[in-house]
Amino acid sequence: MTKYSLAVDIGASSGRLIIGYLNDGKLILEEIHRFENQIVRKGQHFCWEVDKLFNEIKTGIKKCKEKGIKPDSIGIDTWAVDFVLLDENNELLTDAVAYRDARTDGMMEEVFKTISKERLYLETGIQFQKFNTIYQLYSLKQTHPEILERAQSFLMIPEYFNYLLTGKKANEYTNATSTQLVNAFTKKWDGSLLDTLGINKEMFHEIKMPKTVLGNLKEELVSEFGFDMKVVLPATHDTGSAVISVPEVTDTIYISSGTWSLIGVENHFPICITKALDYNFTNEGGMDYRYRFLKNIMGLWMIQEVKRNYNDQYSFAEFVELANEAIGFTSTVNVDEDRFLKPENMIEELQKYCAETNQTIPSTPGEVAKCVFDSLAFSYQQAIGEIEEIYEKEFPRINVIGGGCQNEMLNQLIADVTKKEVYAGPVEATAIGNIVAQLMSLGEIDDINEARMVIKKSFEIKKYTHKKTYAN
Ligand code: LFR
Repeated sequence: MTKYSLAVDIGASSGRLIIGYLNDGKLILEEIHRFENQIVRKGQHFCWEVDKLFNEIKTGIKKCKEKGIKPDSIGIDTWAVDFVLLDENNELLTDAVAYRDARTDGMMEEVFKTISKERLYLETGIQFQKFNTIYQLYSLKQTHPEILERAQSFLMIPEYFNYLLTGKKANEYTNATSTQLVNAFTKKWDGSLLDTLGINKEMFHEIKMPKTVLGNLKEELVSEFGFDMKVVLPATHDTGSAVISVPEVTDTIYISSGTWSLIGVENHFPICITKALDYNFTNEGGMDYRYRFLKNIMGLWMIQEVKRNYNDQYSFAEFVELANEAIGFTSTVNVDEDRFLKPENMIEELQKYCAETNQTIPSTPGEVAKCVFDSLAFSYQQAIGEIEEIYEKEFPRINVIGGGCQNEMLNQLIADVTKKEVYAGPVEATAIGNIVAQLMSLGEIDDINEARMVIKKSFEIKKYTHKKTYAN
């Protein structure tokens, strides 16, 4: 009998529920529900609306039933690093503060006073991002130590939803590594690191691996939905799920393109050498203890914000068209700078940067969009150079996955700037990676190698080659 798996994939700007099943060796997807996501101001902080998101998950599950589909399993992935804390009655002690909130400003430097940057990197292999969970917890320790002391449960966002679905609390490996609190070699919470920082160790749960069945739905939800299903852990960090969908990883640099651009290589071991630290590459944990050696590049967040600042007057497709018309406009910015993480106004921030660096200031929507796309492409090129330096070899291929791979202009730009073959697809990489993890857990797919063969057969991958030379 056909087994149906339901992926809940929530990114920083939208979420979706997608059903997946195998038919004649191919993976078939059907989108069931889609909704918006955004951060909102609650008191002093920017937060995620977790209750609203959980209601969207429930709406999607109910829509499955209306369509006559009763999934055998459900798996949830979201962005990483963010969390909630629960008290002794399993009540929320904190809002789900968003990683772009300013509470971590200066916290990295505070942590380095207690633990050196080198030790942190050697032990965790994780890149230094001011919003990593470690700095969020450290900020909480400075402002509300009593909350941290009282906490009985540390749950990352997908884990909180899993708890609401099953009543079971567990941490999941791929997301746990993004906290910068997991030891890259023991693959467990780093107790000595937590002790050194004075962070309550008791609130962390056992780390479980992707493909684990967490449990079944709570009874009241079975009554509400009219059916039960298994709650399976996919790679709950969206990027972990996305990278499972890269059809061919050998000699390939992937770019998982969404709100962030995650650029890197799949590995079977962490690389914690000085050069990797200097270039700020991470070794995030993946399925079957593979590692994602990658770096975060600011990504489509920049154009999402530009779109918002133009009051949503133009669609993403229109920005691409307008950028195409802005031939000859060449100003670029360093997208890596913190100033682009959450500026008051992205357009003005881009303009200020160009003025400060004596470049032509982008003034039309087309120029602003071209500035963003060109800057991203050059930033990819730089990261690729760093990867090739660390690996001491050239990678002939780039595979762009995720929603951003639909941007044909950017794909061509990457091929032109890097002079490499660029493959684009699959678009729904994250949901696909989530679904295949569930299908592996259900015994429908043997392993990640078979999953990648199925993905290759099932989805269109477009190829772009170098056409025009760009100077940086
Ligand atoms: C992408 C992503 C990145 C992570 C960032 C913040 O959606 O999960 O991998 O660094 O969001 O959580």
